[in-house]
Amino acid sequence: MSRLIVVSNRVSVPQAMGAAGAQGGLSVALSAALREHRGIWFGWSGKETESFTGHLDMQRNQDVTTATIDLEPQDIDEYYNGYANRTLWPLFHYRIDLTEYDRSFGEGYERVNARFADSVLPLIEPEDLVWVHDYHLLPLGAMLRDKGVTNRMGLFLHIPWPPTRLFVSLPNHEQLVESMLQYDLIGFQTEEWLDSFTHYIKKEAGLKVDADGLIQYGDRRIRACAFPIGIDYEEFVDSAWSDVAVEGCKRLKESLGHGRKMLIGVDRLDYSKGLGERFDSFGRFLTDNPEMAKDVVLLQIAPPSREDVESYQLIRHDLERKAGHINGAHADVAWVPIRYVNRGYPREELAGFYRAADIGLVTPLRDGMNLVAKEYVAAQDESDPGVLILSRFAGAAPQMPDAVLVNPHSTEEVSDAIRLALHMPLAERRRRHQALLQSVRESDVVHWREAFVRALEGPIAEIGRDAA
Ligand code: ADQ
Repeated sequence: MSRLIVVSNRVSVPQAMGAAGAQGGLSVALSAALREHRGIWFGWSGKETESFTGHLDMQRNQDVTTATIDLEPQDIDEYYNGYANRTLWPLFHYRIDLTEYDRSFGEGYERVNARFADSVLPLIEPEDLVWVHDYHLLPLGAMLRDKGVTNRMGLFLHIPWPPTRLFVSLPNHEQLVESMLQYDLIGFQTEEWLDSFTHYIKKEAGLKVDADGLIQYGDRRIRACAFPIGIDYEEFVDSAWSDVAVEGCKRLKESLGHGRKMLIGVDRLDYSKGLGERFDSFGRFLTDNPEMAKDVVLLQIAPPSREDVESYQLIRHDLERKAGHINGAHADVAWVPIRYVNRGYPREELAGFYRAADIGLVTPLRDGMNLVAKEYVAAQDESDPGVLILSRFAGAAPQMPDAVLVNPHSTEEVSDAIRLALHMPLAERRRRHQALLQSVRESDVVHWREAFVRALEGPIAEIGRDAA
């Protein structure tokens, strides 16, 4: 079996996994992939250094070697807070209104990708497969090719790929996509994001995509495919029935008071997750259903993220204001409708909280996949499961048609869905849950990793490599 060199912006040392706090979906998924694969995980340590040295901090934990570099403050500013999180993230989540185009961001992005390429190069052996992750590192493959790397290289994008008409607003979009065509395999979360990419390739780049889905770029053939990511199902179910989870579930249920139902939302505090719209919808539900209002509580867990970026500070203020407003309008002495908590929880405790909730409210405005929806399903008690309300605009939606699918922009629709879910008979809850559980179990992270690595090793990727 070939060794795997995984490259991502941040690296999580595997032993710390059990105590995951507000860990992003990417690191949760990769930890599971690396637990079984020999190889090296390379990326930024998350630490700052006064001036870049390229020093590699190598560690070995549970058969996984991690190698990290520190970055300069200017790198973090321009590459991470700048191009990645002020330019690409909003644009790829269709938020052109929040997208900032600043030449220094683009320069920082190029510089850091070049630093990644220089630093990871000595770690790559001839037979290794190189698997690069996400929007932080789109040009890395091309930079490695320039340094003579002929290995098979794949890219997996964890976030959506935007429609062509939005994407072309990015200065230098042509060069960015051209650099991506140095990978042999490009993976997307869903057919929808893949279609958007293929549309750009045909209509803007003027390239041919053959009947097998291979992009023809000069002598190269590049495979672009959808590989929907999943959760580590076995691990999550174990967590969900651990003592910590059972205790967390019990404690939360007791805190609600007799007969009261709970809705749960768990998200990084990010504008793509639709938290403001979710609060508005819940407020609408309370107003439209006064007879039920005092019997429900929304628990929203949202640890802050990317706090150096202004749009994240603004959304935080906006949500505090909304929660305060709704609570002020509806609460009474013994009941507050929204419990809004800005911190992360260990996975086991979180799994218990999911099970305590009668409704999982997962309503992103746009999301590459969304693992919270899958975790909510996996944590339920099969004999008395809760109902998943899921945004149509989450990448998970096509795989989860038995959720109550909603348009998160419509407060009426979400409010109606909450009412429907609260009244849903047990038999229907069970039927929907069984169907969802089957999809979460079958499309888990192991399946995802194997499918991607198989495609990267397979004959299609070979065509790309031979032509490189
Ligand atoms: P994220 O945008 O981070 O990931 P998501 O897929 O929902 O979104 O993953 C979030 C993860 O963080 C989940 O595993 C969740 O349990 C955990 N988490 C969130 N809040 C937490 C809290 N308060 N305490 C503890 N854990 C918490 C990106 C893309 C997604 C894509 C993933 C994986 O934006 O669309 O699904 O990568 O590819």
